[in-house]
Amino acid sequence: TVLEFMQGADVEPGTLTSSSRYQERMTIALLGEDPITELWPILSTLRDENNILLPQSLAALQEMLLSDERCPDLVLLHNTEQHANLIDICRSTSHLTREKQVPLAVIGTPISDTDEVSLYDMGVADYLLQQRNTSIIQARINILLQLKRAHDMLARAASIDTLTQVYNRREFERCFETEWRRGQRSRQSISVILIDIDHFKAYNDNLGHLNGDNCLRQIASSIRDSARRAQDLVCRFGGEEFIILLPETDRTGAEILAEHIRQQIIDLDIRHSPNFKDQPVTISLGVASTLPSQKGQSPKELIDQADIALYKAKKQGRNQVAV
Ligand code: GH3
Ligand code: MG
Ligand code: MG
Ligand code: MG
Repeated sequence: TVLEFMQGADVEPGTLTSSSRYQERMTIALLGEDPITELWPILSTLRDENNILLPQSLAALQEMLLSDERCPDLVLLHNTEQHANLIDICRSTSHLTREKQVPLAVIGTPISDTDEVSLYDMGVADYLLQQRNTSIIQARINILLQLKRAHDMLARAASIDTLTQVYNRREFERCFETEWRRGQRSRQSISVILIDIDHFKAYNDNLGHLNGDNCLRQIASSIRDSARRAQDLVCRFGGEEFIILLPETDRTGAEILAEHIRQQIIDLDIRHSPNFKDQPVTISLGVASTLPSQKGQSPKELIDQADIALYKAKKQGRNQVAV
């Protein structure tokens, strides 16, 4: 369980809350024995500008770090008397904070230089002495939060395709790996839909590249509107190809979505070049589905299958979904 500690709220131990209500505020997860009593001055200042979550155990903290929605922006470990324990707790936390790119800091009473260096070696960003002036502690925590903000902004910019504003191929590959591993654990299906615009070379040749770019944007935005679940990932895979990653989705579900997207693109009614008479711009879609937990399955093979299905859709006349 996680306790939410915020401005104006009654603190009720054991209350489960959601932090997603406060999007602009940063979220600090603080793990300690009795942090509310021990760290009252610093907590009461920090909560003006941040959400403070108090995981009730190391396991609860780790669960928060693993979740996408509840992952904090900073982890603070409160070091109580058992210093031997601290190194262990940091070790088991730091591999997760590093993976999720969340800064980790410790606040507590003085420790030996050797111990402090060990903590930094593990990736701890700062050791804050709790008896120091509250405004110094707060300033140092603010620096960590600012760095985290800058990191998130850069990471976001690096994951988006600038032309279409959907995710780029690098982000697809990163998420595909993560979702594949999640699928291996959960034994659920994973699906992909590979999408290619029909006769797009002719569109460009007849109407020009700028119109071509606009067409790409419209199609990307329509696909994104169709794949609405939070875990669905719409990406630009290459020139005029898109791919949708669908975790926890079986073949039937993916086919239904693919067919819906195909229809939505027709409904956009984007005028093609004159050679295409009254036919609007259309897309072809290849669907592939698998169980990552099953032996012999690989991410690469799933993409190959989608590619083969897409080729089939093209060969059978375009403007259709193939499996
Ligand atoms: P098919 O139905 O078989 O897919 O035919 P096609 O003409 O769409 O396929 P082809 O692969 O021959 O052409 C793809 C075209 O997509 C070629 C290229 O000019 C265009 N294209 C790729 N990336 C972009 C882009 O970023 N902007 C614009 N405007 N056009 C692009
Ligand atoms: Mg193509
Ligand atoms: Mg082609
Ligand atoms: Mg094409």
